[in-house]
Amino acid sequence: MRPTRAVLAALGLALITTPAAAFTNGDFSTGDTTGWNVFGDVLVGDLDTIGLTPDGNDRLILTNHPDGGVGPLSANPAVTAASLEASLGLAAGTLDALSPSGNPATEGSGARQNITASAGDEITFDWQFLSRENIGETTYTDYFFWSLVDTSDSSVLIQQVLADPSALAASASTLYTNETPVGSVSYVLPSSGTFTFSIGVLDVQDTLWRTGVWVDNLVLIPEPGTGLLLGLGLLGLAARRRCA
Ligand SMILES: [Ca+2]
Ligand SMILES: [Ca+2]
Ligand SMILES: [Ca+2]
Repeated sequence: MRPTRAVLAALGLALITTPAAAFTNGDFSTGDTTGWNVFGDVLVGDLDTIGLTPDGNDRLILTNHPDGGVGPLSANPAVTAASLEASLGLAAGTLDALSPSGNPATEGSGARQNITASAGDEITFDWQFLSRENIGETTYTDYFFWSLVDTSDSSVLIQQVLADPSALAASASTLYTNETPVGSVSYVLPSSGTFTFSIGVLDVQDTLWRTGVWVDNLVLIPEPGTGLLLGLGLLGLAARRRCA
C-alpha cells in the first residue's frame, strides 16, 4: 500500500521532534542508577539526601565520603583516585592533573555512560557542589569534573573541573557547610561517534572534609538541522508523489 501524505507528514514531524540518541535515565526518574556505571559512593535521591530541603526531584548524588564520623550516603565508600581513574576509563594521572591546587587527588566517586551522538549535537546537564572544605580553600581543593572521551581512539574531547572551593559560599545544608550556586553545562560535540561521558568528585591532599555533588537533567539535544532537513525531505517526497 502506498503511504498517504498524512502518514509521511506525521513521520516527518516525528523525525523533527524525536532525538536521535539520548542519555539513558538522564533525569534519574527511575529512582535508581539504571543506565549508569557507578563507582564509590553514588546514589539517586532528593536534596534531603545531602542535607537540603527536598523539592520532589531525584538527582544523581556523588560524594567523597567517608569523612571522620560521617560515612558514605550509599552502601559503598569512596574509592581510591587510582581505582576511580581506571574505572572511568581515564588515562593514568588525569585526576592529579585536574586537581586545582596541583595537590594529589586521594579518593572519590564517579559515574559513566556511553552515548552515541553526531557532530553538532549538544550535551547539557545541571549540577551543584557542596563541601565542608573552607570557602576559598587552596590546599585541600576537593573538586568536581566532567569528561568526554571518544571510544574509537581514546582521544579526549573535554576534561573540565566544574567546581572547587573557590566557588563556594555558605550553605544551609545540615551535611555540608558551603555550596556553589547551581551550575549548568552546555557543550556542542565537534565530531560524531560513541563517547564515554563521565563525572566524578574527589578529595584532594587528604581524605577528610567531605564534598558532595548532585547532577541532573542530562540531555543530548540533536543538531537542529538534521531532523528538520529529514522531515522536510519526506514532506517534499510526499508532495511529489501526490502530484505524480
Ligand atoms: Ca531528576
Ligand atoms: Ca573522604
Ligand atoms: Ca576534602
